[in-house]
Amino acid sequence: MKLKSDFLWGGSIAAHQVEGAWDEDGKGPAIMDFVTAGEYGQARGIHKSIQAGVRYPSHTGIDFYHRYPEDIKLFAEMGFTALRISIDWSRIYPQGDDSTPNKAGIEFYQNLVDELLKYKIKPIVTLYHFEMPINLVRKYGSWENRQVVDHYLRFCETMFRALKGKVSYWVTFNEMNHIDPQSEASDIFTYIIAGLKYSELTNKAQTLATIGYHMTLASCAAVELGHKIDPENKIGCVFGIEPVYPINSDPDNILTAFKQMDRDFYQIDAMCKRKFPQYKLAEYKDQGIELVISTADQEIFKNGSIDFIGMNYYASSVAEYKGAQEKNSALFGGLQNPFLPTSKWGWAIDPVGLRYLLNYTYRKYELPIMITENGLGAIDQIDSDGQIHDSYRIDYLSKHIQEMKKAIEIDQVNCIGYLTWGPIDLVSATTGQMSKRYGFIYVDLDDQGLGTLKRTKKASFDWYQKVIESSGTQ
Ligand code: BGP
Repeated sequence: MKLKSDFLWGGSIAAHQVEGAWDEDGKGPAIMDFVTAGEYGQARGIHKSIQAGVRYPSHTGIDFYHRYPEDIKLFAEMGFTALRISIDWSRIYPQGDDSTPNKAGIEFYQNLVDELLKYKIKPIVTLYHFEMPINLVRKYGSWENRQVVDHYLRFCETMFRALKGKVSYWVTFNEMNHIDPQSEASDIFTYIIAGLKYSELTNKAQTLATIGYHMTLASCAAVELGHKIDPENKIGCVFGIEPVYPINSDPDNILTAFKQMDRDFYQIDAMCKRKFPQYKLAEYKDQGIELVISTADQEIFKNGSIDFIGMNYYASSVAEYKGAQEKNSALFGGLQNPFLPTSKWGWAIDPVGLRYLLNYTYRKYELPIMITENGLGAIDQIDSDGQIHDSYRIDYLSKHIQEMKKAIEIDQVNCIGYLTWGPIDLVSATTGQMSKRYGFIYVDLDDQGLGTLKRTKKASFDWYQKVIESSGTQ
């Protein structure tokens, strides 16, 4: 199989990490607007009111809200054929349960999409990338409450209609799989995905399982709705997946690695196999978690199967059996793989892992796969010549692209696109830092939120332009 001529090349961003303008044009406060720079990853502070003097990175972002024409022009110059954006729910329904949508919010995204189309860049639109109106957390208790699914669907319907005919690729959720009762990463992800403080949950396992279930159901219902509104829509869901390798060939470790990796797939199973997987229900039951699946819900799973799988890939991880009560410590760090280098944040750099994961996933579902995020977070230096020579980024991306091409050309995986994470520097989701940079375009902004916001092309800018021009040949 060759790379198709309509293969999508581009990048991926999220509203709360770039837009800023957190209270402009009628936008309501959202989960990420309450997360301060110092509190990232520590699951504190989500419920307190916004204080003066504390820095909230999403309040300014990189000011994409006002500067998007300049940024999109640069993406077009690199030859992008696709850009994944997200819609901030709180721009459309400021409180989440408002009776009518905010016109200015809709117009912003219509204009943004028009700007992309002007350059023939296909918008890939994520409907949930951690941007829930905070009112839905405070008043309803977030995704644990079934009513939130209905509010989400109303928001989806508004956007499917507002962008009908202009957007054909949609993503229902970003990385819902990181909400997991068995994960030690629950702290940070319960916080940014659902706006809840993990330490304060009285029945943690039950709550997280219910949240995961409601999000899965919401995704399936959104797919059905999006297909009804426009049968041309291609609707997928994005998962952040790490291949998990056993620490050695001890069968207990192999089984542990298999189970840890499989945790990232139960929701994909539900979305592709048209029913919530029985093995997950059995596992939950074993842990004292109860989920009741009504006949109406079963219908939703039947009708909401996705058109493609979005894959966010950064790193692989290693697992070891530690007894029956073991938790998954693999995500983002955990045990080191002696065969792999790591990024400054301890993420294992594993290009072959991408080929492995593409094969694993494609053979399981035979659905098109879009690589919706891939990239290296690094600290960039401006050299004396005023340039940023980010050869490490080029090295990381080029090795991943080569492995992706092998998966397509040799292994026959139907991969339809490659989007780098953060083609322009943006606020990091798990650290809140600006100094953890991913972009081809440098943004003058520091961890204190100070800077001119000036955009400068890095060395990787020209390199990625050539990659796209040569369809990945480099
Ligand atoms: C993914 C998220 C992105 C992005 C990326 C990199 O999990 O979908 O929003 O942030 O991770 O993570 P970080 O910014 O923490 O380096």
